[in-house]
Amino acid sequence: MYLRLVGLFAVVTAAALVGSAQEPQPTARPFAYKQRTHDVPTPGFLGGLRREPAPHITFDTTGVTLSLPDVWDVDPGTGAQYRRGEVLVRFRDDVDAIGRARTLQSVRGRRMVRVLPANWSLMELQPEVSPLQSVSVLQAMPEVEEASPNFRLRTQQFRPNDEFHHLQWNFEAINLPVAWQINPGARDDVVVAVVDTGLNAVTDTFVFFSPLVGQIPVRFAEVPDLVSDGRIVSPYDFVYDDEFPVDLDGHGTHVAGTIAQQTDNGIGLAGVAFNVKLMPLKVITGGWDDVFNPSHRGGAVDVVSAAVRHAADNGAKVINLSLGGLGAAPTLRDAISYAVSRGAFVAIAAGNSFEDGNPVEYPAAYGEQINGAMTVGAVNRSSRRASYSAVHPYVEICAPGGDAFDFERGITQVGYEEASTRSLWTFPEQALALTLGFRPRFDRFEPLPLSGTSMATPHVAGVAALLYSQGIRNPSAIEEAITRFARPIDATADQCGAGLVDARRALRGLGLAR
Ligand SMILES: [Ca+2]
Ligand SMILES: [Ca+2]
Repeated sequence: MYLRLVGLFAVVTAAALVGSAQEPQPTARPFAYKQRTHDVPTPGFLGGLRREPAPHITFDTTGVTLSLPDVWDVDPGTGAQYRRGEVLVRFRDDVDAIGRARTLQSVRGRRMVRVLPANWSLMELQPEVSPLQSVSVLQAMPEVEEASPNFRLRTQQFRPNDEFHHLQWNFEAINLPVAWQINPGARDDVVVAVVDTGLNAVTDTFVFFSPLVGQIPVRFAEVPDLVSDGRIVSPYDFVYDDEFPVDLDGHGTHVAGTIAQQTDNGIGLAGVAFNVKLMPLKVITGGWDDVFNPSHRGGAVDVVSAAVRHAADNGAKVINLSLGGLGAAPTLRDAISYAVSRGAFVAIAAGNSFEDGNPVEYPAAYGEQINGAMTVGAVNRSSRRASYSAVHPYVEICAPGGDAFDFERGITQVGYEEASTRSLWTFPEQALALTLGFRPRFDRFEPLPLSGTSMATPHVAGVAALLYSQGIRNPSAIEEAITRFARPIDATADQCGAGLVDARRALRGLGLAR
């Protein structure tokens, strides 16, 4: 499914270059360099928007072995890389060419590659000589002021190694990788409540007693790359009234992934505030919930309100509400105000119905009235308002929500494998499938691209967690920081409020302000 690019690197074997001890030699570069050719160029081509997917390309790498020039060694003590066969030496001011040659000889140096400013020289050693040992010898010599291996420096940008992180254009869009340099992934004492369709925090089979189809055993698994020991705080299922808010839809899992997917662990995807603890609170149902428990109260305002209060009362400092409806919900408004008064910042989805008449939705409409709760619209990959994203005066900020269910333009996080859950089937199809023997299972996951203001909202929740970890504890101060340091984009205030949330500007701006 994924195009794997196989980089082909020329293997370069530098010819042995032996020069005199005193004279720096120009560096010979037989292959590995870049040269302008002054060839006659053809003009650049600017095409339109391609509507067809790029052709799938595969490389047959059978029998291909690639090796890179082996030019770095590792200091086993520190893990630092240094250039193989090289040391940097600073001579004392009064050391002449003869003294330098003697120094070179005493550590079995091959030659002085280059004289550098401030009395430094780059020395090349015989291949079998260890730079670390040579440095010790050199430092003890009277001619030498200082010596060190030629260590390797890298950019300080945090680049997570998660396998599918390259799909997460949305994190670049909010300047998250740079923000991670200021605060990498928030503190693990910050609890973020995800009031949604649930999140599997246990690996187990649950039996549902369905009035439609009888007893149904259903397998669930702890979500890989997201749930781990000690990660989950005060989970609750407000639909089934127990402590196992298993997700029979996938929406809550995906939203939680944007906030807190385990990051830089080599697998899956990354999350905005990847160190936080999660409080999954199930209040919304998926289609399978409707089959298993047709009389459930999932989604009712009283249920959602109870969950928001539960979050605030159990220590959540950020609450994510990727949900909404058409009816005014003052009970929920009061619950959100209560949560803010208890020190929790609340992120609320603006709604996806712009193209369906752009109705006022709730609790989105309350975000504007509550300082410390923010209503979040969605932008696409071009940082323009996504076509579905609601346009109202109460939209306070935008974040990436994507505008297609593909890896290019959607928001990709961990989701269920559709073939296992069949969550896209409708109610009668799901019920019929059960009678024919199909059993949905919620223990198989894959990267899943989704779109919506539901996907935008957890970006703001995650940034709020980063700000909280920086010491901005007051929800209204978090709202102020997100608003003040939003990036202006080509959108009206009704479309995106203050603009596009910008993690780096918000975190750095606060640092400068202090
Ligand atoms: Ca990961
Ligand atoms: Ca607000």
